Amino acid sequence: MGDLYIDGAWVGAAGGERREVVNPFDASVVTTVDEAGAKDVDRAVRAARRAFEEEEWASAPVRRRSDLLLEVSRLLLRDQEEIARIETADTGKTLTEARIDVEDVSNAFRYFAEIAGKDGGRVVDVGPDVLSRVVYAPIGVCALIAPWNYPLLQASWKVAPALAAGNTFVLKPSETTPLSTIHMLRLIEEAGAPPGVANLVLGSGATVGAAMTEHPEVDLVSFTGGLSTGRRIMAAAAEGPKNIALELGGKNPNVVFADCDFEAAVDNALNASFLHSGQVCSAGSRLLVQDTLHDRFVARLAERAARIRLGDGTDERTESGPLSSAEHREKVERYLEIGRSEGARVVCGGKRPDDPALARGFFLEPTVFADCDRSMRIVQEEVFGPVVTVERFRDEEEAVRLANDTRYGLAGAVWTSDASRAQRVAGRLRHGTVWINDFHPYVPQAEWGGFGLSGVGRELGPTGLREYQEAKHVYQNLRPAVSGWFKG
Ligand code: TXE
Repeated sequence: MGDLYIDGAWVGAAGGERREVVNPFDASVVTTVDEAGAKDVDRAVRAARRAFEEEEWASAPVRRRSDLLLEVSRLLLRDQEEIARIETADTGKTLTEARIDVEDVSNAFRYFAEIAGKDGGRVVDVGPDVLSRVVYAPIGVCALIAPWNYPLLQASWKVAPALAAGNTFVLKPSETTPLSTIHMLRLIEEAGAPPGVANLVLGSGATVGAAMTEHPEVDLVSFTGGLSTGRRIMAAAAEGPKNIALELGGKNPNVVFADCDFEAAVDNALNASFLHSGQVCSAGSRLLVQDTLHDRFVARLAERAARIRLGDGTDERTESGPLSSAEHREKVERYLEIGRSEGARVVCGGKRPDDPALARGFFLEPTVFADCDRSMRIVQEEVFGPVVTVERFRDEEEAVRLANDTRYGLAGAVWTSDASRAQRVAGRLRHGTVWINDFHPYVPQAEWGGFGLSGVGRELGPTGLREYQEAKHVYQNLRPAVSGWFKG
């Protein structure tokens, strides 16, 4: 049995190639999986096209699709522990976090099951002789490309709405973290998806991902990942042109006013910066602290950051795991160098840990950079590691100006006990999600996505379903008659 799922069968790659999957905790090989090529992508896309045209899927009663999604939601919880362990081995994240991810994934399936078919469109009042309706139809074949930081979660935000809307899809997880996604496809199969509706290909972005985005039979590309890959994908999709949705990360400001709840703000700043070693698109990696609180805040943050227990994600005492790959750690280390050379002051961390037990894994110490300003690359570019930069501000006006001084715009937070100020600042932040006195929570009912370079389109919420639908106007003349437009 192969690892690619094409047209309802588990198959090997046409080229016979395989790829090693590495555990970032100790660089050990977890397993090997089939590595697809352009031929496999073509088969998968054609299967998805056939299923879209021929299977009674797009046209079946909505109930059938929501039942399938609900069943997947249930099966995910049945296999929660097994999937969480797979995700930890693949990504290095802690088991606690991986378990929560599986719950979130299950919730995403349930949410889209619940809203599928809820919105039957609208009737447009044109007059007594016309019945005019706007309805929502599936788009067709969707190419879904997911990243490695939240492999299953990010895939589910695409798979669940794509299915809910009646599309068929070809999904590619990151080549470094395919295992939980393979398991999810098994569950979709078990839940009874017809052959060709759900397809899985594994392999590199350059070959498999590019073949997906360029394939003429693909109608929509949805991608979560880095900015430069996003640009490439958008250019490839323009050739269609295809529908496109992009989530490209962020450089997210966490704005702390002096009147905040101090311990709560420090604690959440820690979480914002170092959860999953900072490999979170909405990580609060840009901390802005009001002048009068700055020194005390930074001291406490650094004191706590230095105490974060790094280790094996399967060890319940571990608070943070490694970075996801050797290459990614090297990228983050280059940013540590850049930060130093730009004049940022390392308050804690800034290097690999000394603990010999961690020597084989891709670890970096949680790092706090103080004395930062917005001219620095370390402040403007997404580092995607356990690194937070701290800037000062004087007043509300300056806080807003700094927080919006980024070309990204995915998420931001404001900490204050002044409710009016909280709302004023939230209203002015140019970010897709704004938290007040919190950081990181999201719910499947609310849209997720970014302003500016953070992307195009939204995931989750009703808009997250719309991304996978075409609006269609059905206009019926109830009194057909000769129009008389042409006289001859
Ligand atoms: O991701 P890529 P990379 C950011 C983060 C990180 C940087 C680079 O800053 O350091 O991106 O990470 C597939 N056509 N984020 O290079 O390349 C690839 O196989 C089609 C933010 O590892 O974006 C994988 O499945 N697909 C982020 C997916 O794209 C291609 C999460 C993501 O990989 C492709 C991850 C191509 N030409 C990284 N090239 C977030 N928004 O949360 C690659 N891929």
